[in-house]
Amino acid sequence: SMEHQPYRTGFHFQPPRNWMNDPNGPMYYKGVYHLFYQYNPYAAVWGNITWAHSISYDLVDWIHLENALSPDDPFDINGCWSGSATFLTGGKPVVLYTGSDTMKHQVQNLAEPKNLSDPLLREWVKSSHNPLMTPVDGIEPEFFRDPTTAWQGPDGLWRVLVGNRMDGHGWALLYRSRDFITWTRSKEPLHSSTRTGMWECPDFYPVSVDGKEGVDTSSFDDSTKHVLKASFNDCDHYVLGNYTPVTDNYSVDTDFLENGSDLRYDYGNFYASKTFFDGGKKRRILWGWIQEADSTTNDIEKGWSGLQSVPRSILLSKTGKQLVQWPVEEIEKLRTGNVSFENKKLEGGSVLEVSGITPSQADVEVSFDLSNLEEAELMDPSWIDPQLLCRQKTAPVRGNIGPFGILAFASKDMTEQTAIFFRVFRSDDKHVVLMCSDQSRSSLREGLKKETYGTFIDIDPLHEKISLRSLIDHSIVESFGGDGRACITARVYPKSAIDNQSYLYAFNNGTFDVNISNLNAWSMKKAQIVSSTKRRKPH
Ligand code: DQQ
Repeated sequence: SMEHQPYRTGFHFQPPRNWMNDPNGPMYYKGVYHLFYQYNPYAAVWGNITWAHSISYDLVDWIHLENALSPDDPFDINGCWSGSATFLTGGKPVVLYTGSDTMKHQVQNLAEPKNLSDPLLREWVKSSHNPLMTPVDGIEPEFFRDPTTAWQGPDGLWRVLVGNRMDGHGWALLYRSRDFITWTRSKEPLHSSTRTGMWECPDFYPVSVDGKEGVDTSSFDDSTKHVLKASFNDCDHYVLGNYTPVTDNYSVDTDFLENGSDLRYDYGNFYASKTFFDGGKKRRILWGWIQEADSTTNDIEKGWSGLQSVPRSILLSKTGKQLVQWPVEEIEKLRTGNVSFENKKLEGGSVLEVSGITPSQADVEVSFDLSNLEEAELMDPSWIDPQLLCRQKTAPVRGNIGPFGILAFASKDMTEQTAIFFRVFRSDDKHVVLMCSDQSRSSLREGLKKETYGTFIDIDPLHEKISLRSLIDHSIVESFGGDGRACITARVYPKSAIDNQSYLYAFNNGTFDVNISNLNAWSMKKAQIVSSTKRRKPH
């Protein structure tokens, strides 16, 4: 029933009720953060897709406003699908979005704010020129969607990418325009891949090679690399490369799924994400849709479906070979009631309760230092799929060095537990660190997806500690390994380990001891996510 809601979150963004999917058009305008999202105003299942709109001054507390775009014109009557915001010259924000038209063909449309002096941008007007881009010249009308934030080249032309499937494969089609109304498709796509199917929700942006700051979408120089993200196979994959704006040549360092490379924003439940440049704090921020892992029947029963990740700031790692992510610092103001300790030995086969906080709504940081690394088991060269390895070696499977980590959403008798942990293996001259999020025992309820996730993570345990931060929030745990080098998000629905029946433990199920060099855990306050009571005057 709607009254008993153990799975609603305390500090993750969600609408009061109904269905939510992709984040759309995030931006920072006149001191206000805007988030739009794919929303069904009528039910907790996908349909009637509308752009809902919420604003925030700190990315933590949110105010829901009126819907920004509704599917009520011929060029979007079957849905206002995903899209992105761009600041035009002079700072005017506009959005490009996909409409599903009267024939269910996908077309790209433009909308702009009615009143630029309203920092809340409450009212949006669709362009009289819509649709701006249509599926012609061999483009399949059902595989043509999700325009990116546009960027401007040195020739003054605007560029935008549109996700596409052609010849069964994934493409980022490139369009150019001088006036943002008339768009011409480039002969060459920005990029494509024969290793994947359709690309949804592409994203393309610069990251600084040496800096600690984010980079605005239209800036490029020798100190940036470009990220191309595409959503396929239920995950958000990215590549890094060098982009030349004059020619629109994009040459990737390593291609999607090439030579075993598998760079993802998140190795768990995280999809259709989008970044934006926050000109206030000079950072690039990532939002992602976290779907339910329960049945549709239960989604309807509880009256809602879908979360957004905690906004994450995103940078290039020092190695230049991957991105690193970290929850925006503002989220830390929800921290309260801290417990912490240092230098605690966790013997092989032991658990340690972390008490004194609210374990179902918490922020936990822990770092481990390891001796006995020469005792690590040998890495088998056939272990090329880290997720499969995590599925086979779940938390109860003992190793030498690991599994060690935390048990979130644990019942007192531990029959329910979500284990986020590491294992260390040895291969020739180096160590391999595996990070897993094991949901297989997360609930005694049947009928849930209890997928286990995993990834290898670029940590050298000889020279650094292995750190983990997990944001735990009633039915979601977002985990950041190695200071954000690997992220895994999971949805869980414990039957008994809810509210004050939920416990948190550190654990070591390896044979050898590990040392907790530092543990810090906080209860998290509830974010204030409220609906605007102001009603728009009827026309
Ligand atoms: N969701 C939108 C599409 C997009 C998909 C429709 C990705 O525009 O491709 O709700 O989740």
